Amino acid sequence: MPGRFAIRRRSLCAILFFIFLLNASAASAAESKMSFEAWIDDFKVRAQTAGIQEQILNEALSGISPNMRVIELDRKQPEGKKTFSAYLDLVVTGKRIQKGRALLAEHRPILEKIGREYGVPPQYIVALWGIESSYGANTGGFSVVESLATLAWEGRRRDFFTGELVKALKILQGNHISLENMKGSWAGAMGQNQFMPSSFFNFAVDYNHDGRRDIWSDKADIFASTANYLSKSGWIPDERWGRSVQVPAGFSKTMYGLDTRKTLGEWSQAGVRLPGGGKIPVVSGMEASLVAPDGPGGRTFLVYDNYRVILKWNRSVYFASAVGLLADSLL
Ligand SMILES: [Ca+2]
Repeated sequence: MPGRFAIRRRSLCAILFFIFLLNASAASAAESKMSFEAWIDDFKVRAQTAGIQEQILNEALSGISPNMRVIELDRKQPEGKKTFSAYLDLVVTGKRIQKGRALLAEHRPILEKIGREYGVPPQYIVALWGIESSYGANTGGFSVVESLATLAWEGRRRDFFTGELVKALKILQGNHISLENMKGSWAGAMGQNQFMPSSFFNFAVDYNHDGRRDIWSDKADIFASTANYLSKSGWIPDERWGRSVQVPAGFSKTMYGLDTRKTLGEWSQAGVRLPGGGKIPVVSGMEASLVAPDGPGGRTFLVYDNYRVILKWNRSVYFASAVGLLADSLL
């Protein structure tokens, strides 16, 4: 029966090959798991040196494993080039404007109080809240500790994420939030204004004086923390972010970009006008740059120093322009 023997031999080969595959995948899983565990062990020593108590380390880090979804999302960055108008359609929607106006009215007393104390008008606080988390509706469902540990272990920006993880554990140690509720984006941005742990320590405020800087659920803490971020980053109280403008046909391309700064008088003289064609208001001494995120011919903004402050929050001109436009539309 040579035929039967051949079949048996083929089956045996297939089985052996299958066993080989199983072993190979088990080995590679064990290897990466080992290296994550080894990394966690190293990290624990480092975190203890930085003042994190053993109990916090054990509670937060025992049993965690790398979150592959986080790595996948990290490798996808930066997202494909979307035009600014497409981005704006997604970020500054009619619904978001409507909701923002309602929330601005609802929280007006506390927003105005905080606005006066920090020198940041309420509409900017609400605009950042709307864009960062849809006014708290979408703060990200990832465990901050797990995300940061995954990104630190994975290694593309190890030092940065290791530092952020130590700070996240300090936040837990300070009882600002429970481990269970410490949720955020896949990259570790936390709460309703999406602060990284380092921003939390630089800017978060316990406005209601309950001993916790609660940027996850306390409105006063959230608003004051946002205002404090802008204020400490150099917000100028009596100035706006910038404004939409139009430029004359054939306007020189060399005039665009944040590196070119001119006084408002110079821009006016160069033919920069309000969208309706009216003259731009000129405040002596104020300098501005011309930004067209989709290039000359697309939407164009004359941006002031406060625009550069928003860029410290997020370096994207798409983001900063959207925050400015949403803030304007809330009034
Ligand atoms: Ca508080």
